Amino acid sequence: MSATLRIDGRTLELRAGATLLAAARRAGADVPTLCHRDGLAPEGGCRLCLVEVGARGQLAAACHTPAAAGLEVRTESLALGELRREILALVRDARPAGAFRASPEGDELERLLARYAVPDAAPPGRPATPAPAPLDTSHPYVRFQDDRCIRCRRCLHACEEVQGQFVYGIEGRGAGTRLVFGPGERFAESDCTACGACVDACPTGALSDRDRIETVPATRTTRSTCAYCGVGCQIEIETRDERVLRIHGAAGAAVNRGHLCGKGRYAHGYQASPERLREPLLREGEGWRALSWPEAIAWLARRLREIQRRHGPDALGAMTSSRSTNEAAYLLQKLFRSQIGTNNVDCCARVCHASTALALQLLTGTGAASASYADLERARLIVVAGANPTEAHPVVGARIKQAALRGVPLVVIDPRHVELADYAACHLQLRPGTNVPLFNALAKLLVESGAIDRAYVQERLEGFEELVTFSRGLSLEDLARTCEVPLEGIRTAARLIGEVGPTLFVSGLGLSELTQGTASVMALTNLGMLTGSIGRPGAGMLPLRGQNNVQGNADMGSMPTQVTGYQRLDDPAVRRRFAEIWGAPLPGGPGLTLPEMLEAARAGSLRGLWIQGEDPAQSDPDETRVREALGCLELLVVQELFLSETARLAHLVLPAAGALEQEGTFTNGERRIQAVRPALPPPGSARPDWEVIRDVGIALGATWSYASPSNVLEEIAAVAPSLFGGVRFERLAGDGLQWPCPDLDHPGTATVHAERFLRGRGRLAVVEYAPSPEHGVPGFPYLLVTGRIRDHYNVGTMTRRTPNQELAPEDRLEIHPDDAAREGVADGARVGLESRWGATRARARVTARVSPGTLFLSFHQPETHANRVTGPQRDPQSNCPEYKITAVRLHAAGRTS
Ligand SMILES: Nc1nc2c(c(=O)[nH]1)N[C@H]1C(S)=C(S)[C@@H](COP(=O)(O)OP(=O)(O)OC[C@H]3O[C@@H](n4cnc5c(=O)[nH]c(N)nc54)[C@H](O)[C@@H]3O)O[C@H]1N2
Ligand SMILES: Nc1nc2c(c(=O)[nH]1)N[C@H]1C(S)=C(S)[C@@H](COP(=O)(O)OP(=O)(O)OC[C@H]3O[C@@H](n4cnc5c(=O)[nH]c(N)nc54)[C@H](O)[C@@H]3O)O[C@H]1N2
Ligand SMILES: [Mo]
Repeated sequence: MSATLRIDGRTLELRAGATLLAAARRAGADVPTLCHRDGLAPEGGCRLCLVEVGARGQLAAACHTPAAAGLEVRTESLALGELRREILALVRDARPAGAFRASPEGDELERLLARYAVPDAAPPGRPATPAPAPLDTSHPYVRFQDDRCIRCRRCLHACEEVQGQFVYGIEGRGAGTRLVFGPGERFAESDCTACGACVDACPTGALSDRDRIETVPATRTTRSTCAYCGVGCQIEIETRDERVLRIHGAAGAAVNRGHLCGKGRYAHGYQASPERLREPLLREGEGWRALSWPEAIAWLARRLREIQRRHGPDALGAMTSSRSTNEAAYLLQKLFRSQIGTNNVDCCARVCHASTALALQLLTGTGAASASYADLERARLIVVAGANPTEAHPVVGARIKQAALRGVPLVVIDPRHVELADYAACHLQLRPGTNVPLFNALAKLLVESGAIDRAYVQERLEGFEELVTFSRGLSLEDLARTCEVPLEGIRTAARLIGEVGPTLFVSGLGLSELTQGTASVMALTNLGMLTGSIGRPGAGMLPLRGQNNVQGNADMGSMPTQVTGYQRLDDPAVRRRFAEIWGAPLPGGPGLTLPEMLEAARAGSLRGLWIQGEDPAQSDPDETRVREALGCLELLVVQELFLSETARLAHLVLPAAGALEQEGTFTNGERRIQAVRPALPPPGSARPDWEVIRDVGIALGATWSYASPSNVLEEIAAVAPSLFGGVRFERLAGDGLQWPCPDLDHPGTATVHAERFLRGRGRLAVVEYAPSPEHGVPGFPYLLVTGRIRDHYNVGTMTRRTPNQELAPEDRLEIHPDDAAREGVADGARVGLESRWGATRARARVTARVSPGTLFLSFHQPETHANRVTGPQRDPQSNCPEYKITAVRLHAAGRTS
């Protein structure tokens, strides 16, 4: 018989490691707590959770007393009620009079005051309020009201145990204690990342959302998926009178378990911006004329047909949006393939993780991640290569930090000292563009020390002998010299990997966006295979996909060489299925990739382009030439939320509903298809992307009868049954479905390649190093890396229209102190930056985050023109641009404020 205990007369089975509080909750007892919060470490400070144990009623704090066999526990009694009343009165009276009032609708503490009927009478001689200003509104999102702070330390625990940020401290003793924020006096100067975990944890409203000072109740709560990065956090959107009151993380969601980052939680103000597009706009001279939807759709259908008739179907092309839904992407590529007759469809996956997808596809059989975010908690070693998750995927970044704090070793491979490097057992600070020699050195060390999974290699892989022969010919000293990493560091990393075996490889654009992008990911995948990591829980390949729906956008077939579900255009069975379901043949040969479309526009062979939610005039490399190309088009249609840099160049602008306003699905970076649900109506006459495409299709003569996005999803399941056959909108409640999900009973797939690789055998690849054309360019001594910062998102159309603009008002050029001294550049000075492709200026931030010889610049503000400087170099295999390295020189442009 298993061990038991009794709580309030109920017999309960003992669970290992449980506290009395957990057991009491299981027994249905509502034990009050103040300093304790489920999911956070017990604090044991407030004593409110005291319960009576044993016949003599010995008092014990339930939150940290272990439940033991045979105990007899009482959670309510007259004496306990009296005790709790006294504790609550003391807590209340430690703060200025009137700070709290008993109320069943109030904050947690106020509800407890009401529940225990704590009398109002306050004792005389109340302690004085401590020194700091009672209300700190210096931070744009989170405010602090000292009057209401009871020093319970829940915020400390949430900050440390959820976000890993350590913003808070308690200073002073006795009545003089106060909550402090890191080194600064004011919130705005702290290290707060505005994740809001502390606000959720605070029992008194001392920490609160600044945009919710008046606590008007919401009239509706809508569960949906965050539309920023590829993590795909589940959100709950509270609205009232067609306004967003608050967004918070959906508790218990598989992806984020209630946690969000500052963008997901707070940066929603763009939705109600007066600059949102409200009606279709047609260019007339230098200005715009507003059109009705029927006019806009008829005009567009006519222009598409004219160009198609005059110049052939391949004179037209489309870029589908990675910010909009699967249904919108699917329909736009279908429109161009079935109604126009061209495969000229591509998306910004091209300028992002195209290299990752291609490399993984070639070596494993699918371009998607083999692992899931849940593997972060199971991993025994995490390698983070060319990714900066604490800024670009903060919810995942926080989980990696937590893993490191638990003692899981972390290897960081990045030319910059990114935040995770502070937590790393080993940081390999390589020269930009030298992943291949570094990974080859690691592979050689693993092979030569025998620290590989031989059985896995033999049973599941091919190409081992070739890799061994190739490795033998490499010199470790040469490889280390090329990547400018001390050989000892590489050996340390190899030893860590060798000792643990199956490893979780998290990767980012520092691998993909290089002329050796595909090669970099292949060389990393070799490590995943040699260690037997791929297909194992807690291990494998986890590239962090960029936008909310970049995975889905590619899945939908927005690629010139493959159709929905990565099916080959030249497979007769595929062609038959599409012809049957679409009622139109798939066009033949491959279409043009995104950079090829821009080249074709410049050459005059591409005449018309439909760009859905993408801003190449700011985000594509070699901006001057991109703008030239867009300027050559006789038809540029842009579907957008705002008049973006690209929309300004368009002939027709179609106003789109944003993620908070439309229905459909997004697919996150772990292949999870999740529901998007509208919480608000779009502004003006803006419409969801999918609906507009449907209507243009019909105007072109298609017999499309989709009444809702779920009808489109049913068709997606039918055209690509092996990946999506079992996906239906109704099945996506809760945590959605991870593809492959081939039939209606299938639960979805967390780990791919578990039994065998999708391509049969996994392939080890021989990867030769080739320096970048931007390496060693005479007269351009610095290597510029471009990338992102935490508070802005890509072209910034959304985050610039929120208080995030106060948090980060401009893009800064990061430069090492030694370089700054040599160039005469002071912190904050404006610096001229020039490459062989173009020039711009930016204000300097002098910081050792970059190593000497390397610079870093973000590209979020249009006036920065970061992409005037980046060039036309591309990975020849994936066509992905080399955003990560440009040879540049500096001009100290004098100091300004
Ligand atoms: N806050 C925020 N989050 C975002 C975005 C955003 O704009 N803002 N954008 C989203 C999108 S679209 C994407 S694709 C993801 C991107 O997410 P990440 O890939 O994490 O972002 P990046 O900052 O572009 O680059 C990652 C790192 O690569 C490093 N790196 C540069 N060159 C090399 C190299 O040769 N080798 C190695 N090993 N590393 C190198 C850089 O120093 C940088 O730290 O983020 C998504 N999330
Ligand atoms: N120098 C440099 N340049 C880079 C990079 C880099 O690292 N360095 N990274 C590259 C990468 S990885 C990427 S992915 C690209 C991203 O570049 P883009 O895709 O151009 O940028 P985003 O800001 O993600 O979004 C594009 C547009 O979508 C709109 N939008 C948002 N939601 C919707 C919607 O529901 N419907 C419609 N129709 N529109 C919507 C937004 O207003 C925005 O203008 O930038 C690339 N550019
Ligand atoms: Mo991206």
